[in-house]
Amino acid sequence: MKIAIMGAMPEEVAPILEKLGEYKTTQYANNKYYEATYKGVDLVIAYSKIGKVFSTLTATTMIEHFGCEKLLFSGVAGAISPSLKVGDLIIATKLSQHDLDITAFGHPFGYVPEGAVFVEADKDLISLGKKVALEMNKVVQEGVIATGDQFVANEERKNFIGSTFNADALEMEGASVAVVCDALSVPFFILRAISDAADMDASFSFDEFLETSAVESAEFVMKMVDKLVD
Ligand code: 4EH
Repeated sequence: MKIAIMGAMPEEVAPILEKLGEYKTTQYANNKYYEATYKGVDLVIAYSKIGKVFSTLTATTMIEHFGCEKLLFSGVAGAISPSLKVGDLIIATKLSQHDLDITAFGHPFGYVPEGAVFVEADKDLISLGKKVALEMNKVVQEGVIATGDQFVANEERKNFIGSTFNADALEMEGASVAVVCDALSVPFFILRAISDAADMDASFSFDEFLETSAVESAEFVMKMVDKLVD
């Protein structure tokens, strides 16, 4: 089995690479891909760069070029749900693009013809995630994640996204990765640790907690890999 582990920023994959120690670096499509064997399975690790376009390219490359059969995303997110605090983990049940807007033609936010407002994550990987949470004695919430090409740092936009998509957290890559994996029939799992509350203090909170929250998420995802291996 070959598993893709992706993040958007270097900080999001650094803790994973650290854990592996040895890996081979390949340059492809203006990005670096790190290949390793871990407990007998092949891993391909990469950070895509920020946003929906780069994450689409990276997810597609990991599947179509490197032949990954499952994809795990690890990273940080802004909280919408008041129950999510900095450092908390959220597993995406389904994802939507909050900035996809052809409502002028009577369509709902997040929808384009022949697409869908939400893409659901793989149920088996979510179950496995819940198992890992139990074993690690961690409270992990499940919820809706909304994705868009903007760093949200205001209450009004955050509330719009929360009420329109019933979203619990927001970020900039999950839904695009979901669209790719869904289209190519690759089971995927999106995990995020909260770095901020997408409010007026978001950029400061983000800078302060990016690293620690990224480690929280990465450690959890590596436990998932451990489970997938045995
Ligand atoms: O990859 C982008 C990063 C922020 S942009 C999306 N990631 C972090 C998740 C995230 C997020 N997304 C939208 C955490 N909080 C978010 C929020 N809104 N409030 C970035 C950050 N630092 C340097 C460069 N770009």
